[in-house]
Amino acid sequence: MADAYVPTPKDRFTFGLWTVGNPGRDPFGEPTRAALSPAEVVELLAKAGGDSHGVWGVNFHDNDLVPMGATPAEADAIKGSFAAALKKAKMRVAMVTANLFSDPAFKDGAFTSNDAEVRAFAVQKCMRAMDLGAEFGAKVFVFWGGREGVETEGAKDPIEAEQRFRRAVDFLCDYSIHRRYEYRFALEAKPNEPRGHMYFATTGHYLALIPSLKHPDLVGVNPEVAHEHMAGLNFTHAVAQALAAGKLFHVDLNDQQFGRFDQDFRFGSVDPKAAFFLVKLLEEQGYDGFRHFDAHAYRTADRDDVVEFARGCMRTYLILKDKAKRWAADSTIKSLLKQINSPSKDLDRLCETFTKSHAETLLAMAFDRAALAARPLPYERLDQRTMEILLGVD
Ligand code: GCO
Ligand code: MN
Ligand code: MN
Repeated sequence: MADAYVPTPKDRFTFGLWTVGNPGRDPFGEPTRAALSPAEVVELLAKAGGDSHGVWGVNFHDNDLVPMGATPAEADAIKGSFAAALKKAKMRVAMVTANLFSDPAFKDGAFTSNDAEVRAFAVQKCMRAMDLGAEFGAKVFVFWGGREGVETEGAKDPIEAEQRFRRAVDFLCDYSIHRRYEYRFALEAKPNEPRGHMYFATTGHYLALIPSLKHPDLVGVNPEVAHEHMAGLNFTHAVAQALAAGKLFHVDLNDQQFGRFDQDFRFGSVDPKAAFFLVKLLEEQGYDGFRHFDAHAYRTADRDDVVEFARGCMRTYLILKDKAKRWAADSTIKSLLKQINSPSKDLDRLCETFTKSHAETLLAMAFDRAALAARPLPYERLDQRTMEILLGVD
């Protein structure tokens, strides 16, 4: 039987240079894998994507591609071999971002630093990252404020920090317009790590910020599974709110135990049921953006196992997509969905638009609370059937 879970470019799967290229360093130990050049990362992803060229593209931070301090000649050589590897592998660049967290100059943040010179340097670095991404055709620019935050609250005025952040984003939107880059900017939230407390801790915080920006139409969000789970939140709900607002410009897929350090595990590997409802939402809503796996292999993995890791991210997504179709077509699920929904067009009409007469009708209505409370909601059956579909029981 042909394998039904083979990725193709239509799936819009992407990986970052820093994801499969992660050498396995952690705060307690040195790298366990050799560093890969950008061209080697492309080769590894081509292997994971297989004959169907299943990986659409590769994303990068400015310095994943061109290290800080590279001479113009060195930069040209790196860009040349990366471009050649992309062409050979039939891959493209979907998203670019700026590393505003590794260099010690950003020890107290970038856009929200207390030092005006650091803030200016951060904006300049983003402009250059935008120039670099545009050379490779990137159309999405992610802002992840790795150091935008505090350990001690006295360090920064949080309202001023928000204004600094807003001014930087406004400036960079104008720069993109000026250069005709056509970037869409995606803001990525995280509650903590590496800072003790990071500004804009959740996707919801960013959704609230966006309408106050100078170019709200250009700015959306890049929610990440791990980051909402670190905050103990339901990721699918965050994504749903972003989708409903037309703001899901990008998504970072990985997995994460609640209450742990940032783990960046293979997609679906911790909570496959949560991953299932996420994939179901993305697919049923027709999300047409990139599905970016911002994850890395276990520190124990060697290079072959990293390929398995990348394949696994895509394969699990496709398996869950198939499960979502089975779930929707399942006769037990269908009849349960009918049972748990009690629609009434008349009542919706009455409550959706305020008129004096609607208000009077509603005020005069008598509700039978006991009858309402007695209506069955067989959610145990619904969840068990969901589990059986996920576990492959027909
Ligand atoms: C993290 C973040 C990053 C960002 C990346 C792009 O927790 O380290 O998820 O991987 O997504 O820097 O901006
Ligand atoms: Mn992350
Ligand atoms: Mn991320």
